[in-house]
Amino acid sequence: MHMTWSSRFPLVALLAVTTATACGKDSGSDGGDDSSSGSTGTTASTTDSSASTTVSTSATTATTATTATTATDSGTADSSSSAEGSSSTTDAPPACGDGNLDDGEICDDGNDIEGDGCNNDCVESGSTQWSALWDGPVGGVDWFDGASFTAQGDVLVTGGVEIVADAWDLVVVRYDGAGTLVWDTSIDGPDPDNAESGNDTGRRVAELGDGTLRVAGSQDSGGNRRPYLGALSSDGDESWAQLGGGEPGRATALALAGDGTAYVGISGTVGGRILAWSGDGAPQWSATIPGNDVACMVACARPRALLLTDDGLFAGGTRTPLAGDPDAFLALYDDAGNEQWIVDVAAAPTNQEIIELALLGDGSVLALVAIDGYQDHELRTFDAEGNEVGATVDLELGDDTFAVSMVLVPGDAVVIGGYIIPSPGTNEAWIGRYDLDGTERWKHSLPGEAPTTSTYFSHLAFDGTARVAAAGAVFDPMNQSVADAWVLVFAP
Ligand SMILES: [Ca+2]
Ligand SMILES: [Ca+2]
Ligand SMILES: [Ca+2]
Ligand SMILES: [Ca+2]
Repeated sequence: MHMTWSSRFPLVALLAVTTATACGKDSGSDGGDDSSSGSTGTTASTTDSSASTTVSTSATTATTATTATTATDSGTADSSSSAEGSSSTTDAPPACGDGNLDDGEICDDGNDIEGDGCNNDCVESGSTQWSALWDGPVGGVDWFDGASFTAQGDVLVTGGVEIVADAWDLVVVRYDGAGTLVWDTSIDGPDPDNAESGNDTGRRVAELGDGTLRVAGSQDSGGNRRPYLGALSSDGDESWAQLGGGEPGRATALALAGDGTAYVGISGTVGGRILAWSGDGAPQWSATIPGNDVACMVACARPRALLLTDDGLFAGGTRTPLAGDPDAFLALYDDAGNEQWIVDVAAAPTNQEIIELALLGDGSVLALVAIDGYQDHELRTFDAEGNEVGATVDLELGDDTFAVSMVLVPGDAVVIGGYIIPSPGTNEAWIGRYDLDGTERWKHSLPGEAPTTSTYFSHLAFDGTARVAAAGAVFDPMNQSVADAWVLVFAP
């Protein structure tokens, strides 16, 4: 069932992870439809050209938001009144963390341990704060592939919206902190929308310090898929757009610097790349990630995660060696795009990939690594020279359980999300919290939106304090024409 689905629905190419064995089959969630670009992109130039785009607003026709009900305080839990009654001092006012369930608190366990069931802000660990479905104007196959928080706590998501049958536009949606839709916008690329072309999709969206947004994705141009970077105002108006030249490819990752520089990871038909654009959209540099295998037709190298630190720009992903299956790689680039080093990680005779990177407090870099053909997962830590430091942590995520995204949260822990395949053709999204030593704090499936609905999981974002956003889509495997983008905000 799902193979038919994935042939026309690029995001569900994720399911191919379980069976892909070689680079040519493109084992990961990214670039699965790069093959549709063909091998006609022979231009060696990496000169970027301005994208001619049209923007239409208010693509949405139906949006639903569900807000978790706030527990009502019974008012009987606080029994702190002094029995003696002889004290001249008044009792401390009710507060989160005092061990008593007070007004406005879902729970209060009186400790300062996060993720143990009751978090330090008195909400239940792993509990849903709000969720929303988003449907496009024709009720087609729509999805979210990337999420982030703004400085003020709004949630940004980007993905694809089906405009005509089998042709998509890039969509960006902004929700406020309570899950109310603020605006949505769809962005069309240069090619006409039809079953052969005109596919434009967003992969990542993030806010700069000045409140403007950057969106990384892809647009079809001249029949080839091109990496797209767009600048949007805080209201969603596109102010400029750039398409990466060179070989066809699509954005897989985005990192923003304080000066507005945008670094975009590209999965292409020949090799992976990283492109850098200045804050005003001027091309800065392009770096190629060697794939090492001339016979590799699709996505020989794929930078799946980018992480900007004081040491430079880290890139992690997968690449195919001269012989054998893809290896996970980690690389470091300076601010001029010069590769400082590149190392293969967890080399073994099966597929490996770095799924996500995070900066630890001591300056080292934490990597979530899929190993054994995506059947198992590890946490590994690296210093700025690419040396592995500390112990490799084997994550016990469960059978047929795949990790897709990870965020670092306070309390020396990570939240990981992904999907489980309980039966062929069915996806069940899951989220969980793990200490850095691999101890599971909580893990659960996401609530289904309908009995026949399967859930596609794409990305996690952390707001820096107490909320995590998850993005994806829900679809009905029995009725492939029904799919809506989905976003959920929960407490870690
Ligand atoms: Ca309390
Ligand atoms: Ca606690
Ligand atoms: Ca389009
Ligand atoms: Ca839809």
